[in-house]
Amino acid sequence: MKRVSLTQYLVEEQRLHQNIPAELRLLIEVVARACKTISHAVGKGALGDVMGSADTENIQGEVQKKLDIISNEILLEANEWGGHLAAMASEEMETVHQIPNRYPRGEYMLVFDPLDGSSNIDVNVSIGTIFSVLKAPEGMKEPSEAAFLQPGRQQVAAGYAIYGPQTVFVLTTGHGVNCFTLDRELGAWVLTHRNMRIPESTKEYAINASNARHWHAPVQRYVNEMLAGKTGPRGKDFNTRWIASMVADVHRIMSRGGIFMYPADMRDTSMPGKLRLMYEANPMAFIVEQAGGAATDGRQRIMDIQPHKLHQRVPVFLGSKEEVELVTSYHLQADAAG
Ligand code: P6P
Repeated sequence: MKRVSLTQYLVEEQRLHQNIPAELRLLIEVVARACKTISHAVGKGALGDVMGSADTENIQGEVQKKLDIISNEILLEANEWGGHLAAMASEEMETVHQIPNRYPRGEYMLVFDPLDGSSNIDVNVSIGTIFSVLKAPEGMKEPSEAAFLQPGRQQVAAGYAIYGPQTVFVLTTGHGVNCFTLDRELGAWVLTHRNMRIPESTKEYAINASNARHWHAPVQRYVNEMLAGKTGPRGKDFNTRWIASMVADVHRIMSRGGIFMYPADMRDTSMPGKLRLMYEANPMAFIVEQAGGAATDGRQRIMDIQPHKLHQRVPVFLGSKEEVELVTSYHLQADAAG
């Protein structure tokens, strides 16, 4: 069967939908090329000087792994010179990264988690890169954090790469979701799964069950009903998976359905969950919705949330539409009961 490259796909998508002008195509190709470089660095493992901690902390107060910093640098350097970006932002950097004055600026803004799931690096479990593309506000002079604070529905593209048994690049530009697999011999991204779709129903859920005693009532109710299985209110048995690498859990759901949950809980009411809105929840919500799934914070569509801070966290429920709608309805019922 004729192989379709990422470039061919993007050119043909532009002909079909006129939604991938040259600058956006360059952006996506540059990010995909950077993900190849990250994949190569990740794949070295103990053979390269890439494992373990960097003995530094990021804005989240999390100890950075060497590969967190390496991946962030790869994405910054890959995207600075092209003239397609007005600015970048990253989980690993407190503030917005300005394009150096020696390069022209473009109309797009890129925000990313350069290496998500990095607690899995040292134990050789799949990890990945998540990115989101926004348009710079009209007439923006100096890129600022405020320029990034756009609801997820304004994303023009989003995607992730997984560095696992295969290296894959999953992308949406608003007309469905497509998956490319890295041909490591040629160093080429090859279209391997057109128009990914998430089944509306599922028997598989993903949540860190060690936090169960801290969950709010709607999550307790939803998970306990699944645990009750065939003889319980759901009338069927469920299975569970938790990789503790969002990209890997989401890709499983993109591939065979399921629901992924990282709820807020009673441990810290000031911290609404663990995942960040701008570079984890929003891009994954865009991808999941484009594949026929749903993504809420328990009460509203994630992509309708108006961001207030670049690194703000949000509860996440995403995946098979029926399940996301059910657990969301439990939150709304609890709110209505007061
Ligand atoms: P926990 C990885 O650190 C991450 O941000 C996501 O990729 C993952 O889903 C989650 O945290 C895992 O969290 O509390 O189970 O370690």
